Amino acid sequence: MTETERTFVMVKPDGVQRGLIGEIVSRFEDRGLKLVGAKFVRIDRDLAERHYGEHEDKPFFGDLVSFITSGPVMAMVWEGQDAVAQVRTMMGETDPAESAPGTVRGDFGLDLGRNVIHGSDTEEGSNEREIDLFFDEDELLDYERSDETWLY
Ligand code: 3AN
Repeated sequence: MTETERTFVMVKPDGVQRGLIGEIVSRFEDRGLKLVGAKFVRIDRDLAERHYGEHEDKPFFGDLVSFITSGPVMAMVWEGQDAVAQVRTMMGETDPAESAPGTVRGDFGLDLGRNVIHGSDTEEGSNEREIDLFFDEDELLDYERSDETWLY
C-alpha cells in the first residue's frame, strides 16, 4: 500500500560546488515527485551536529560535521507516493562505489564522505525529524502540481 509522504533531501557542499543542483532537482521532478520546500543555506555547527546526531560516536563524525558546514547546501522537501523510499532508491548506496549507475551517487559520487546527496532514511519518523530541523511549517507549500490529478 503506497501513501503520500514527505522526505528531506539535501544537495551536499560537494554537489553544490560541482554544479549538480539542477541535475538532481530535474531527476526528482521527472520522477513525478513534488517540491514543497527549498532553501539554499550554509548549515551551522549546531544544526549539523543535531542532523547527524545518530553518528555522534562514529570515528568519521568530526569530518562529517566539518564537511557539511564547509559550504552552502540545497535543502529541500519532496512529496509523493512512498517518497522516502523512492528518493533512497534514486540516491543509491551510502558508498558510491556500491551504487548502481543511474543513481545520483552511482553517477556522481566520489567516495563515502563526498557522496553528493543526503535523503531521509526509511526508519519511522526520520523524515519528519529532519524536515522539522530545517523547515518551519509555513515554509512548506501546499499546492497541486498540474500533472497530479491527471496521473493519479
Ligand atoms: P546515508 O547518507 O546513505 O543515509 P548514513 O546516514 O549511514 O548514510 O551516513 C551519513 C553520512 O555519513 C553519509 N552520507 C556519509 O557521507 C557519511 N559516512 C557514512 N559512513 C561513513 C564512513 N564509513 N566513513 C566516512 N563517512 C561516512
